[in-house]
Amino acid sequence: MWGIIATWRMAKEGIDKSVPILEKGGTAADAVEEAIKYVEDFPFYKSVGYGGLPNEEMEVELDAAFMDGASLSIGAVAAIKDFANPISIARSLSKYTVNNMLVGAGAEKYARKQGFERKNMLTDRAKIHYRNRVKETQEMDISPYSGHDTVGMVSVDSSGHLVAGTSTSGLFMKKAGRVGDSPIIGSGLYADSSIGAASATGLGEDLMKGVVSYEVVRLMGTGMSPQEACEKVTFDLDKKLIERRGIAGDISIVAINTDGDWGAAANIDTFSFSVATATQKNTVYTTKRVGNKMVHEEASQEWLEDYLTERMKPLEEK
Ligand code: SD4
Repeated sequence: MWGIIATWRMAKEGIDKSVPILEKGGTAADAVEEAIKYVEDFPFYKSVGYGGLPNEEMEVELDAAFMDGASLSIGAVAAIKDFANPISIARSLSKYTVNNMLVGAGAEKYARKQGFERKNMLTDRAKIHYRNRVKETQEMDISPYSGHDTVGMVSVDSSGHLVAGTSTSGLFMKKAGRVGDSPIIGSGLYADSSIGAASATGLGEDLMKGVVSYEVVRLMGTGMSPQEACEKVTFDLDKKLIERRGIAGDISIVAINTDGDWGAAANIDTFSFSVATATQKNTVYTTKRVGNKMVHEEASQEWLEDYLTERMKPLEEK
C-alpha cells in the first residue's frame, strides 16, 4: 500500500508528478523529492523555493529537510541562499553519518562543491510583495509575519518504507539567519518506517515548542490512527500555548502510517492538504475543527482554480 500526503493545496501538482513513481513501485524518497522539487520550482508559491518571499533584508533564505524512516537518516539545510532545490541538498546530506545539518555559508559551500544548481531565488514578483509589505507595515503597523505555504510531505511506498521532507522560505520579513521548524527534525518532520511519518506547517517558533512531528509519530506508535494523533497533538499544543502564553500560533500537521492511513489537523480554518494513495486519486481537502474533531471536505474544482488564480494574478506595486 503506497500513499503520499502534503500540506496545502499547492502540493497537488507535485504529487501528480510522484504518483506514477509510487504506482510503479518506486521509492518514497524519490516521490517526496520529486514532488517537493516541483513546488520549489513553481514561481507563484510565496513560501517555498523560487519566488519565496524574502527576509527583512530582501534576501531569500531557504530551509529544507529530509528524513528516511528506514535508516532514520536525516539531512537538512537552513538559511541557504541562491540554490534551486534545497530538498535535494537536504537529501544528499542524509547519506552521511555526520555533518547532516548545514546552515548559511557552509550549506552553500557544500551545495556548490556537489554541483547543485545555483539560482537567484528572488523574483521580481517577490520584490513587489516586499516593497508593498514595507509600505503597509509603515502605514498600518501590522504584524509583518504572514503568508503560509510551506510544503511538508510524508510518503509510504509499496515496500513499506516511510520518508518525510520539507521545504520553505520561512516567514516573510523574518530576521536574517532566522530558522523555523521546517529543517528541525522532530518539529517540522519525522519518519520511522516501523510506525509512520508526520510533517508540520505554521508558526515555526510555536511548532518547535511541541516537537509536533515526533510527537505525532510517537502517538501513532502507541496505536493511535494518524488522524487521532494529528488531532491530539494539534489541539493539546494549541490549548497549552493559550494557557501558558495567552496566544497560539498557527499549527497544521499531516501524517501517514505504514498502512497508508492518513490524517490531518489544524488550529486554523484555512488549512488545506493534498493526498493520494493506492486506493485514492490525488485529492485536495480543506479542513476545519468542529468540537474535538477535524472535518475534511473535498475541495471543489472551482476552489482549486481560484487558489491558483489568486496566487498568479498580476501584482501591482502599491
Ligand atoms: C516556519 N513553519 O519557517 C514555517 C513557516 C510555514 O507555511 O509553515 N509557512 O516557521
